[in-house]
Amino acid sequence: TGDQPVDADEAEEFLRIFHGENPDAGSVERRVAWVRTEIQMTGSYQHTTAELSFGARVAWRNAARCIGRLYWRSLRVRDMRAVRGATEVAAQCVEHLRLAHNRGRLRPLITIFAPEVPGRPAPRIWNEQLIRYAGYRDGDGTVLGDPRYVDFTGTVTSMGWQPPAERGRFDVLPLVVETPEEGPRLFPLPRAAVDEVVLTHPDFPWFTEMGLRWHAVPAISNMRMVIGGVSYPAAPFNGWYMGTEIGARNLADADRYAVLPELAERMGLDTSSETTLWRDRALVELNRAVLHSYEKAGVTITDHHTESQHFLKHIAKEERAGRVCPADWSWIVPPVSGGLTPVFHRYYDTPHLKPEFVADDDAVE
Ligand code: HEM
Ligand code: NRG
Repeated sequence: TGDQPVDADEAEEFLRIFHGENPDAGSVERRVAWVRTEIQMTGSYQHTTAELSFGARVAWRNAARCIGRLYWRSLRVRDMRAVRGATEVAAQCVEHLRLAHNRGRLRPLITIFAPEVPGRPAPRIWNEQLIRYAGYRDGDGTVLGDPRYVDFTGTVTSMGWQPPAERGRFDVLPLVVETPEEGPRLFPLPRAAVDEVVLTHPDFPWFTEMGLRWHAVPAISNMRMVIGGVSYPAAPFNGWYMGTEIGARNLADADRYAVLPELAERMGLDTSSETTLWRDRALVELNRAVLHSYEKAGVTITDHHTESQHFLKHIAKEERAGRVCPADWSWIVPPVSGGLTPVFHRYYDTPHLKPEFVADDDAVE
């Protein structure tokens, strides 16, 4: 991408959706003719502010893996297309975190940096999310921190990042912003931009001794947003966490923090046989701790039962609006208690709709 001119038919398809859903936006024929000419002359075209906001919201609406789409209309859009210097991109990512966090009342937000235009590559963010924890592999193969980011941690270290003097399990990684002019550059996140929730358990006072925590804001920063054929490689977005993302995956997966054996041990469970369901029992308590701690800290979070109901409501609303809602069963069904949630007991339409968020293969892991 980037060096190819924008596909004018894809542009037209988007403009027809935009005008179809926004009847007050003026003449679609005139806009289509203008954009076709602009593409012929420049290889691309500029979205209006209204097109950009609508496009980002619809990219979310079309995200088949996302269970949180009921509030797609409420996405706030920050238009940072004019920002090109690495330092300013990093500063705007920090500002994104501040606005998104909103003192614990998290706001769904997207910050959109410059698009890729023929002859003019755009800034890129290498991090998978704005906030992620380092992973350090020891001599004996064990990992301190998040094993998912061992390679990325090696990359930023070779670029000059200095881990804290005493390495920990939750060291926040620096941002890597790459621009055509400056190449990749490191930007440590200011402490104040990273709110974290220390995990406690409603019934187990000793739970704090496990030393677990997680960051408040999930902000995906390595997905390319494509609207009407125009590609925005740097467009970090966030909503808030569903508890299971932390409690049933990040802290529980065997190739992530893998805390269940220690938790089961501390709970005094019989781990000698799978049939005691010690894993399941520990998993439920871990998820209770996550929801309890975020609620106590006043940080927005949702549980998988509530979110599943919201999602079915969203599908019904979309159907009433005359649209199909693409959904990927294997991502929508929560990783715990699947069959207890209503999203488990049905199938979904799976068309691939645009605008969209695309996982970039060439993103640095
Ligand atoms: C994926 C929940 C907001 C776009 C997901 C997943 C969950 C989720 C549980 C699956 C993640 C996984 O299994 O790793 C939520 C909740 C939100 C929210 C509770 C609260 C408002 C948003 C927003 C956007 C978005 C604001 C974009 C504007 C996506 C996309 C994916 C996704 C593109 C797929 C990610 C991938 O392929 O790795 N969401 N989400 N979500 N969400 Fe949302
Ligand atoms: N599972 C990932 C985050 C993926 C997206 N989830 C959201 N997105 N809630 C994790 O960090 O655990 N969002 O935009 O709110």
